[in-house]
Amino acid sequence: MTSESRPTLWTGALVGAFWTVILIAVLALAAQLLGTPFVPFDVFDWMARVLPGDVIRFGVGIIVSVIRTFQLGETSSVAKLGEQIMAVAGLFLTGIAAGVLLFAVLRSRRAEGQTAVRLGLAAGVLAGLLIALISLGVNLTARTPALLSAAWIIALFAAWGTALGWSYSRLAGADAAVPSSTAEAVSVQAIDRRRFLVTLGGAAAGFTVVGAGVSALLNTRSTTATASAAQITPVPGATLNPVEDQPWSATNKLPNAADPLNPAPGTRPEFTPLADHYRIDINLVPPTIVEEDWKLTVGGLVENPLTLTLADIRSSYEPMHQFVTLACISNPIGGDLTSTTRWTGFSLQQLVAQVKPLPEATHLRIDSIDGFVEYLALDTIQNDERVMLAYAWDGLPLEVKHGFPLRVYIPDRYGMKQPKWIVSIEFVEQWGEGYWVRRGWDKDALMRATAVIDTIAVEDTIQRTNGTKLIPIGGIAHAGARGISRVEVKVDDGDWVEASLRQPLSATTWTVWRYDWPFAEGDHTFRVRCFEGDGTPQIAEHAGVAPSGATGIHAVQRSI
Ligand SMILES: Nc1nc2c(c(=O)[nH]1)N[C@H]1C(S)=C(S)[C@@H](COP(=O)(O)O)O[C@H]1N2
Ligand SMILES: [Mo]
Repeated sequence: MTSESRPTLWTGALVGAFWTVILIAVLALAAQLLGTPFVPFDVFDWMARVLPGDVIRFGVGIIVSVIRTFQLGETSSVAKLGEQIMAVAGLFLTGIAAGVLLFAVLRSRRAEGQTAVRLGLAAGVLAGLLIALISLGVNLTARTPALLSAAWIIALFAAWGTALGWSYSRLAGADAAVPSSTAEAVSVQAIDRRRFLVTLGGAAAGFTVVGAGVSALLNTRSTTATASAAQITPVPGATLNPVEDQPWSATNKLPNAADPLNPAPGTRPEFTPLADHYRIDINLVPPTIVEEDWKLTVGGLVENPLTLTLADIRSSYEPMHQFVTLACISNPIGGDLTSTTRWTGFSLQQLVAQVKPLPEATHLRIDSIDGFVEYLALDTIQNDERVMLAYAWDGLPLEVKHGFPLRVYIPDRYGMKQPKWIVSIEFVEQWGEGYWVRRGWDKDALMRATAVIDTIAVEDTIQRTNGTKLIPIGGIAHAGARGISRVEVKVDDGDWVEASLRQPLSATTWTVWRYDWPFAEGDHTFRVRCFEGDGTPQIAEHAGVAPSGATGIHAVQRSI
């Protein structure tokens, strides 16, 4: 066979693309039907864990600014979807590269027939081994036992490699049957090759359509199944039981319902509907914990180590409810990575009293099922009874993506200090670096004071009797657990003018503010700033989110 008649690298790319599409479709289907690992997500999550913190910060920064610049929607869910697409696209592109590489090797070795198939198989097994190791290492998407997951991945990749090798030999052998010297033979060969590639492409397309359809179908079913699995049946007759079968907010008034100040139209909801609460974590798919299999171990430097089930936790401790505004340290000024809901759990002071830490213990090391970890000072717990372990949001068991069955709440700290999906608490002698601290983020992660303009309600002008008009302007201000004493608005080069404040839902939630601005036509810049409970002004200098949270004055331009 002449070098010209060997399959080209372009053909390798095409063949790689086709077989990898089929591979992805089979992976997705099996993941849906049998719970085998979906390796593109595992590999992506593994990369997110091992890549240097700077690279991750840069990547996340780009994703967040693209979403905001093009207004693609609510940041955290769009980002997750984007990352999932990147993960699948990553495998697809790698598959194309693998096709090119394999064809290059086979070409240079003049491999034919069985040799090509065997080389393809070897490459597939190698890839499968590597990916199985990664997938088992992060273990985020599999619901199958480790051995089965590994066998499945290796077998599937072996088949994929074999298919690549076989395709090469099939394409290379297309001219074997006919005399190779005539022009006619060359065109017969070309037609045969084309037919093969078209068939393969058709198969890949078919697989994609069927795979996507079935997977979408199963997906809707399985999310509802997971949601209901996480629903805890209320304990009959237990009046203390704070977990209800409908959201608390559906049947209760907010504590500040009587406050006469109405938020300016367009201000974000003061109490975030559960479905709209932002979500940020290091997992493309949230880890699903089955309640029956879950236990919290509490140990280390304590007199009385404990193991608790969720039922123990919900029945043994005096429940506590708190309205909480959580924010991600990656939330830019004016961003939507912050939300407010009602958390239910119990004070960590109760647990500390029960386990009796030894004198050497200074910190709690809190570990999550996804490998996330944080340290919490014993002092912080002793000084603030609000530090709690939470198992319900808005009266319902925590949703899977928000940390079912248990997460911690630490007032005044960004979300990065507050593990979800907790599996163990260990009392230790020394502080240590948590997941994001190791990656260069602030070790205390105290929430920065921030004020945001949500709305300039030009459609809701207030007409005064003297003929002048007012435009309601409003938004939120938040300073962790330090409270907001004052919010001021400045239009263009005017003076800072004080806004009116609504009573916040609690000492740790954001404060809704409003300012009715005397209407003036033209292009305007609106700015807002806030002061903490003790009068400390917010930081006006601009700083990006890394490493300690964004600072700066939120400004909005509008022609009216
Ligand atoms: N186990 C675990 N806990 C975690 C994280 C995570 O990746 N894994 N992310 C943290 C971060 S950075 C934030 S901002 C909050 C977000 O909580 P939410 O998704 O429920 O809003 O969870 C925190 N807890
Ligand atoms: Mo975060």
